[in-house]
Amino acid sequence: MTNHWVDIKNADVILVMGGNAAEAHPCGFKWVTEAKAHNKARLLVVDPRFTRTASVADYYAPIRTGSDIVFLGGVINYLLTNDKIQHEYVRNYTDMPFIVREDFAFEDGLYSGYDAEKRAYADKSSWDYERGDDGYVKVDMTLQHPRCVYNLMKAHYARYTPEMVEKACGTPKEKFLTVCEMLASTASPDRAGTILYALGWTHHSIGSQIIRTGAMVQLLLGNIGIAGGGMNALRGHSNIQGLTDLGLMSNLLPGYMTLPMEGEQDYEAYIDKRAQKPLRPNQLSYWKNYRAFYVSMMKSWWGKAATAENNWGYDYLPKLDKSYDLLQAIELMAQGKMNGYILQGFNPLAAAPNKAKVGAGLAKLKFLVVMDPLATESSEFWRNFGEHNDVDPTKIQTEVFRLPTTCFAEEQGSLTNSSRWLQWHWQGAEPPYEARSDIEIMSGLFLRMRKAYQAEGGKYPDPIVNLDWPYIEPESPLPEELAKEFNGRALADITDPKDPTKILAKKGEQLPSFALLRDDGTTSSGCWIYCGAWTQAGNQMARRDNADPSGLGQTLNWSWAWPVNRRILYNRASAAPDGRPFDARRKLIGWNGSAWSGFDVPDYKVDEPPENGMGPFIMNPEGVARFFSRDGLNEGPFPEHYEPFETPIGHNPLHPNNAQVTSSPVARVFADDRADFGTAAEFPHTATTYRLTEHFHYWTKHARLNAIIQPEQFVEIGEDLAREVGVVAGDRVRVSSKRGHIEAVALVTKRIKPLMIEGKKVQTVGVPIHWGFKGIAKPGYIANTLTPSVGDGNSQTPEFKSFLVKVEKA
Ligand SMILES: Nc1nc2c(c(=O)[nH]1)N[C@H]1C(S)=C(S)[C@@H](COP(=O)(O)OP(=O)(O)OC[C@H]3O[C@@H](n4cnc5c(=O)[nH]c(N)nc54)[C@H](O)[C@@H]3O)O[C@H]1N2
Ligand SMILES: Nc1nc2c(c(=O)[nH]1)N[C@H]1C(S)=C(S)[C@@H](COP(=O)(O)OP(=O)(O)OC[C@H]3O[C@@H](n4cnc5c(=O)[nH]c(N)nc54)[C@H](O)[C@@H]3O)O[C@H]1N2
Ligand SMILES: [Mo]
Repeated sequence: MTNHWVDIKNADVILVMGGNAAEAHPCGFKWVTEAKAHNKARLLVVDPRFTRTASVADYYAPIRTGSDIVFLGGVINYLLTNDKIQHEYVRNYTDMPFIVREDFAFEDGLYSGYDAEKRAYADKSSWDYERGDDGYVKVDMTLQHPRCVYNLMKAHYARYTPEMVEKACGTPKEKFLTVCEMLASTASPDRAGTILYALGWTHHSIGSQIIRTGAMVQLLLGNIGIAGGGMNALRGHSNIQGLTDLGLMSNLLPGYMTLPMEGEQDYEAYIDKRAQKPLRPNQLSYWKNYRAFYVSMMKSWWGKAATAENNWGYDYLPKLDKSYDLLQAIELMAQGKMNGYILQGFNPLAAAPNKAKVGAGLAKLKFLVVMDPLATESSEFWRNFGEHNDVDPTKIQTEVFRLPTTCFAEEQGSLTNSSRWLQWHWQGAEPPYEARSDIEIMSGLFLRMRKAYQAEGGKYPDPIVNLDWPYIEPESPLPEELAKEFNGRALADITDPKDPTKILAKKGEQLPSFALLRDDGTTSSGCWIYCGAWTQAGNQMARRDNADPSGLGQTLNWSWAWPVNRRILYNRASAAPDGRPFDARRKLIGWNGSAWSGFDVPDYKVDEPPENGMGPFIMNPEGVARFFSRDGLNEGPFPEHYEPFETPIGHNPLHPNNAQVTSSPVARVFADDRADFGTAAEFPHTATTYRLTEHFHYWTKHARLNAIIQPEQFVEIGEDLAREVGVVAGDRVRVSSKRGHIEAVALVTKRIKPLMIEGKKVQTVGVPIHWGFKGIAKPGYIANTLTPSVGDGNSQTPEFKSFLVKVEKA
């Protein structure tokens, strides 16, 4: 989230699109209710299904799965053509006046630089701004230049008309326009609108671009950086925010630093590429501090072994030849190129797409380690469960080791929620039987591996044998020790660069903020954005003072938020260029003549006078927010609609004559998966998968109460489709895709209606995801038997939300 849960109460308009907050985030959803009750907020829901969120909305509009870019591109077009934008904001705080290179082009669905063989934009050099003689980017503040971002963007989205929205999304034109009007009402500086989204946007082959299009809408409306605004990703597992913060994605390092690629053997070049210089005069470009964050992290990992001479251990870091995301891992297994796999709290046989491929891949491993409190489908993938898992164990070579772990309530530690708040929690129960914590198991594995490397050497033992392991009890580091480590400490006295006699932190002290991190090896910090969470004053994550002087829910003494306890990112943008808050009633910060102050930690240099013209988006080298993503996403600088890989209409309504761009030209597809895609001729119905309030993924089917209230797999189909296929409520149906079939109870509902797409009737089938063959709920099929193995071209997230099936009476 750019903002936070409580802040939702400050919104005037709330758009829930690509998520179902009332069911998947029922506690957080109370802030929507607060906004409605106390702020007369209007709630808009755009979803293929009439959900429980929709049931309390002021306005609901249906949409075909996977067509959100057409809808949101249509909103952009509406806002630009009807001049419903926050002018002062857009002109000063975005790249609209920036001039783009002359050789940048977009034609029939493709940007300049595409290489069809590689299925990638091999040459992105034209996706850039034009530079002046002074080296800075050229701008035209009058927005007249034909190649300024404003004019390019206007031309790009002119094709996204209300008629196109109706044709491609199936959303009736009047409904679409009503949503546009309600959103447009927040273009004025005294109105705020927020967008809440989740997996209904991410689970697509174009998911990242859908989210970017939403962010562009918010920028046009001046809704980023203000109370009651923002782009708010409602995250999934209770600590999934913490997972990405700490760099557990295969390409990440902690704090959103990135692992080097194979071609980046040179340390200085690695840093240079990431520590970008400002593109405009007087801008900050905060990532210029990358070196300090990197060096401090390496000191925290390798201690004395990380030195200036060895580039702080740069050679210890793996250099990636490719992304090692989930789809990649399964592909490598399926090809027999993976020996072993560790599942730590992960059940891919149930959770990953195309169960048949996952099962075949697991069967080719030599060993599989499962760290989990429960017996999962994945830990028993090798057993025959009849029609639900029809395998022959004698043909499976994989040796499976199960290491029972504790569950979160059986240990203490911190969880980072969607608001970026790190909240400390305390142990609530003793672990059962021989269960051990994840920390203890991982430490045990590490210490044994280190011993083996120490004894036997091996090809390159240095990264393992040199790892710093300073814990009181090496077999079981304490959560407190780890938390202090990711915060970081001074390894020497840290002085003020402006006044070397002034000591900011004494050697050995916990650091108060990443502003003190140094690139000379005198500081350590395991995760720079978490620096400030455990300071000399103690554990900031355990704070529980909910005093709120702002009345806006800015409880700065409740837990601790990254970065530096800032609650609303980009909050400098809540004030006009001259430093006065755009909306006095919702003041976050303002310029008081000598400093920025107010109800949040300024996302800005505290003593930077407004007249210096520093932009509010200090993490971008532009200093402003980007409509034109020059080095961002792989599909191109402006989001364009591409169809799901299994499309019910078979072509891209925006480019009907170019089959190359029917679906995303850069999505994650492996050659051998192409044969597993079905067509509408064979599989005429569009399916989407989702969760229910009554279950949490695949574990609550092990709990009796949950198993009683949602005992078995069902699928939701509309009355119209039910009539078409001759099914009544309660019948058993067979749902098949190119990958396999499941059987389920039919739930016939008014909540899903057929949509007319380019004159063709498209039926949506809803498939909840929660069942399988382990646990005490009724044994059943795994929903992911049906889903295709294809992913987003940036995040590689699978396309779980839009694929083709056929529904028949069983
Ligand atoms: N009770 C419960 N709560 C949970 C979870 C759980 O298992 N159980 N899981 C947690 C996790 S890990 C996550 S990631 C979150 C997920 O949170 P959500 O994303 O809110 O949950 P989903 O149910 O996957 O899907 C959301 C909605 O997207 C809609 N949708 C599908 N396709 C599209 C589309 O193309 N466009 C639009 N606009 N909408 C579409 C679906 O109809 C559905 O209503 O929930 C978390 N909360
Ligand atoms: N078709 C389809 N597929 C989907 C989705 C969808 O919407 N549609 N949603 C996707 C999403 S968003 C998600 S997040 C995934 C979820 O997929 P998973 O993360 O694989 O599912 P969970 O059942 O939440 O479980 C993980 C396991 O963690 C274990 N566990 C709990 N606490 C601990 C602990 O402290 N330590 C350890 N080691 N283990 C623990 C649980 O017992 C459980 O078996 O599914 C994805 N798959
Ligand atoms: Mo999730």
